[in-house]
Parts: sequence; structure tokens; C-alpha cells
Amino acid sequence: MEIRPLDIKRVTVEDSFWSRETELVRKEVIPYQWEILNDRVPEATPSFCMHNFRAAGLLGKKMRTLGRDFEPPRYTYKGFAVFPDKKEDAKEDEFYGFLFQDSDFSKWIEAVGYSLAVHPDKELEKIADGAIDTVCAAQLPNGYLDTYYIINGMDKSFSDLRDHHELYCMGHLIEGAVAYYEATGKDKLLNAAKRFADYVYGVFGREEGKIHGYPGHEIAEMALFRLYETTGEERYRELAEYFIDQRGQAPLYFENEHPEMKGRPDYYHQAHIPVREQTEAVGHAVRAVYLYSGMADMARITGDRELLGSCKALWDSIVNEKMYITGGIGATHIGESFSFPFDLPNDTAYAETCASIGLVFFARRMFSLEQSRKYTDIMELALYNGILSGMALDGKSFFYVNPLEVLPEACKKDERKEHVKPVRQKWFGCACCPPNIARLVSSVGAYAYGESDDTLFVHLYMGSKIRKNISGREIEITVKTDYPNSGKVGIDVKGAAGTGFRLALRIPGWTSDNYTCDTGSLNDGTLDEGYLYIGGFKDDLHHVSLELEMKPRAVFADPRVSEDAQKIAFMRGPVVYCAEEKDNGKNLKSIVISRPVDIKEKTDSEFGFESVSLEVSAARRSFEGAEFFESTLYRDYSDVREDPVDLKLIPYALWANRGEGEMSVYFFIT
Ligand code: FUB
Ligand code: ZN
Repeated sequence: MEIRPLDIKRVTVEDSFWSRETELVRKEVIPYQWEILNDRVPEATPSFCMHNFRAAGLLGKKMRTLGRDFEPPRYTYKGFAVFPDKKEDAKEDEFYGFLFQDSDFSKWIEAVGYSLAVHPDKELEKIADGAIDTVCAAQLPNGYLDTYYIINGMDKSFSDLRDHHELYCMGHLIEGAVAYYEATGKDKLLNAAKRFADYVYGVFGREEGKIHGYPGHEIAEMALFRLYETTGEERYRELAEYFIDQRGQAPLYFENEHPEMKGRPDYYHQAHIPVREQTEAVGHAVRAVYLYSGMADMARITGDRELLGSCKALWDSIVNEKMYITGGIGATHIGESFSFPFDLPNDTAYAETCASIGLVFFARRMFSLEQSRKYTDIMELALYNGILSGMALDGKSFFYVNPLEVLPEACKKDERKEHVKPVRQKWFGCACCPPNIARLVSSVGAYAYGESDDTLFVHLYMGSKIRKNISGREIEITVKTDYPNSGKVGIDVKGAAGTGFRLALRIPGWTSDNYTCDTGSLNDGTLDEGYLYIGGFKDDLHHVSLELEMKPRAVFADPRVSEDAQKIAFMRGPVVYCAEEKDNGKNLKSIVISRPVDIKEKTDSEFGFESVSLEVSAARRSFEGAEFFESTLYRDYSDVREDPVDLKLIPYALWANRGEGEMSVYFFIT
């Protein structure tokens, strides 16, 4: 069965939980990021993103005016990231920022595209069109479009595929261009992206005289498949397939570029062996899941079973051995990478927001290949936890790293935790995560639903209206819920009589299949791989009531995760909880929980909307009479006293919205 994500134009999200996020992105994040891309937020690290496009455009102008007299810049490497001492010192024709700074625009325009698709906005469209003009003016006549090399010298373009991100920038450009085209029907950026891809197609490949390399940072693969599916042009698919299958083939391309790598397996770029032989998720986590997403696209498009096998093995490697309870992946900041199986430290966790976003991309694609909740459960987990934690409630500050335990002093004084921030940052010099959240959140409707010709798959529960076509007839599905606060979902299906329509509702694994579903006059449905298939619609209007058991639970990690040994974490539905200093005082680690675990839930409005917090009966350990004795670091165990406390827990994604303080997801259980 071919499963496609639903076109977001056919989903209107009106939901107490998700509309808050999508509206935040539309009203705050997109305008804020536009200011950032133009370096107009004084207290944030300047981006120089639009500056670079303008600088490249100036150069093009010069080239056109001077003709043969134009002296192109000769490349000299100035660094992976170049920033002037002061923003004012920036020269109008120089490149600044990280060498993949262009991709910040591309992710922004992608978010704009999704937002416009569901919420037309003339003003925003005008700004976006203007930005597109600036970007397109930077493109070289041959189609090449990466400002780093255009400005710094094209003579070394594609000379360092491993580290320099030209193909990464092309991938993001394609993703942004397709989204904007689909939303507005305007193809200026799409044509620019196609021309860049055509140029790359002419330069890369197995043929003699072409570059036999592949991207150092993957994304071009899945982007090219998307371009192929949008335009129907085979060469994009061919190029994507080439990039995937060429990766890791001997002789290793990156070893030619960087001879010092010889003899050392290149796990970081997932280029140690050909991708079809890979079974363990390794290396830089964002790169990895972007690659695996491209592989899953290829397996779907070509029907390649061998590749599907690799995708499944890699998926299992991530979720069974290398994923945090929050859906965070990439445990170590060293190389922003996966660590070895079951190595999931909480206080030094990297768990980059982008990596969890990539996991969602991978999950959606795996579902298209195999209709099982094992993929969509993880998609939900990452979305509600390790991704939403990346953005503050006001949409103006962001986490890049998503730890599961924070001691603010350690973040400031312990070099091993320098990457962990106790509060969200306004922006980053390397600002991959914020616009990535924006593009994902603004397209959440496309993750909530999938469709085949006759079936609507409901992966995520959110208030929404969906229009689905079957053989020219339009069916309207209305979902009402206040999920995840409750597990009750009401679904009206209108106009499905006699169409053969089926509704496939995900029964999440966390319910342990404790759910009720009242289908009215329809049969009860059939449960298969965690989806309840309901068919036989015969009236003009049918109502289906689903109730998923949503009770708090204590969760224990596989004992091989040594970091979490003897500890528990808390979840309710898909939501992971954490404790903050603000509610529980300092020294969170002195709090222990004993069995049987007693958890109560409460409705809270302190974040400005209703959310469910938990209260767990616990005890705080301290030294008996500590206040009377001179402080000594170590004492006899008999001096330890335990005072009962109610441990308050809030949804993990909401942490660090009330100032700086300690945070912990796990607690010891006695
Ligand atoms: O290299 C581009 C992006 O910057 C990666 O995806 C992130 O992990 C960050 O390193
Ligand atoms: Zn990132």
C-alpha cells in the first residue's frame, strides 16, 4: 500500500495544543527569524544570512558590468565560521557566518511556505518574494548557488565535500523551494533550486570526468527525491540514488580529499561502509537521520527490499539502543554524534533539536514503507518532547542541546558541559535548530495524517478538519480533542457512504492497548500493527469516539543504560515529565522515590494554558541535624534522614520557561 503524507492544504489544525505552537511560529517565530536573518536583533548573534546573498548578488552585478574584465575572487580559506569583531565592521562584499549560512534562509522560507499554505498572508508573501529575489540574484549563470564559494572564490568549489556544505545548502534550498511553490504556486525559487540541482547533476556521477563524491552532510538525497516527485524529472532521482549508493564505496572519496583519514573508519559521515551494509546508527546524528530518510525514500520509490532491510536495522539501532526517553538522539557532544549502544548520559546529553527533527522525518518515511505504530509512536514522542523543548513559549529563544538533567553551575563551570545551556538562547552562530523547528511545527498537519487511496491514517491526535478525496468524492473528517491533556478523541466522518473509505486510528503503544472505541453503527474495527482500521461507512455522517487510557506511569530504562540504573522517569501518554528547581527547591538529586510509586495528576494553568502536571510522593535525603553540625562532606549512613516531599513534575518540553534552575527527568527509586 502506498502511503503519502497528507497535503497540508487539506488539513486545518484547530487545536488547543498544536494551534498554540503553529500560531507561535506564524506570528512570532517567522517574523523574528526574518529579523535575525537580516541582523536586526541587537542582542542576538548576527546571522549575516541575507547579507551574504546580497554580497553574492553584488558580485554578480560586477561580473555582468565588467564582462571579460571581471577578475573572479581567488579562493582562500578563512575558517569554518567567520564573524567580524563588530557587526558594523562587516564589509558589504564579504561572506560571514558559518559556511552553510545560506541554509538558514532555506529553512525559513520552507516554514513560510507551510504557513502560507494553511494561512494566506499577503504581507508575509511579499516579504518572502523579496527575499527570493535577493537569493535568486546571487545565483551564477550556470545555476550554482552557494554564497560561500561565490563570494570567496569558485575555483575551489566542491573541493571539500566532506566539510564544506554546498550540497547541504542545495538540499535545503530544494526543500524550501518546493514548499514555497506548493503553497503559492510561484516557481521562481523552485526554478533556481532546479538549476542548482541541474548543475550538480552535470558535475557529479559515476561517469568519467565527473566528481565521484557525495555530500559530507546529508540532506540532498531526500531533497532530490522530493524534487523528483514534485517535477517528475528523472535526473533528480538518479542523482539522489547515486549519492546514496556511492556513499562508503571504496576507494573512499573523503580519504582522497583528506588523506589523513586513511585507515580510520569514517563513522562520523556514515561513510565507513556502503549504506546497504550499515546496521548500526553511527556518527553525527543529524547527518545520520537525514541520510536514513533519503534511504527510506529510495526504498519506497524503487521498491528496493535490500535497502528497506538496512533502514529497518538502522531504525531499530536508534530506538532500541541509542535514543533518550524524550526522543532525543546523538548522546555525545563529541562530533554531535551517536555514542555506543546504551550510552545515554543525562547531564552531558547532546540530543540536538535538529536530530530529533530528522528522526521524525525518518519515522514518517518508515511508516510509508511499513504501516506500524512502531514508527509513529516515536514520531509522536520526539515531537511532544525533544523537539518542542527546543523552543521557548514566546518563540524567541531556543535550545540546540536538550539535556535530561541540568545543574546550572555545572553548565557554567564544567568544561564537559559547556554545550549544555540552562536557559534557551536568543540565537546561535550555528543556527540550524531554530528554523528547523519552525519548518516542522508549521507543517505538523502533514505529520499528523497519512493517506492511501482509500484510507486516512491518523497518527497524531489534534483538533483538525481534513478533506480527503476518493474517486472524485470529497470526504470531510473533523477531529475534536484536547489531547494530550486527555485521551478522548471525537471524529466525525461526513460524506463517506459507499466510497470504501477507511479510517485507521493509531492506538499508541503506551496505552498497552487499553482503549475504547465506539464506532456507532459500524463494526468495531480491526487492530493491525497498532492501527485500528474502521470501514463500512454507510451514512452521510458517522461519529467515532475513541478513548485512549491516559494515565501517568513510571518508566524504567533497559538496565544496560547504566546512567539510568535504579532510576525512574515519568510519562503520561506521549509526554515525558521533569522536575524543576522552581517547584521543588535546589538539590533535586537528593529526592528519592519509593515503591509503590504514587502519582497524582493535576491541571495546571501556570504556563498560560491548561497543562497536566504530576505530583509524586517522594522523600528528600539530608544529614540528620545538618544545621547543627559543622559541615562535613561524608558522614555515617545512619545520619541520613528522609523527609517526605511531594515532587512536582511538569511536561519536559516546558522546562526553562520560568528562569534558570536545576532540572531532572530521572529520579532514584528505592
Ligand atoms: O552542519 C550543519 C548543522 O550544524 C548540523 O546539522 C548541526 O548538527 C550543526 O553542526
Ligand atoms: Zn540543529
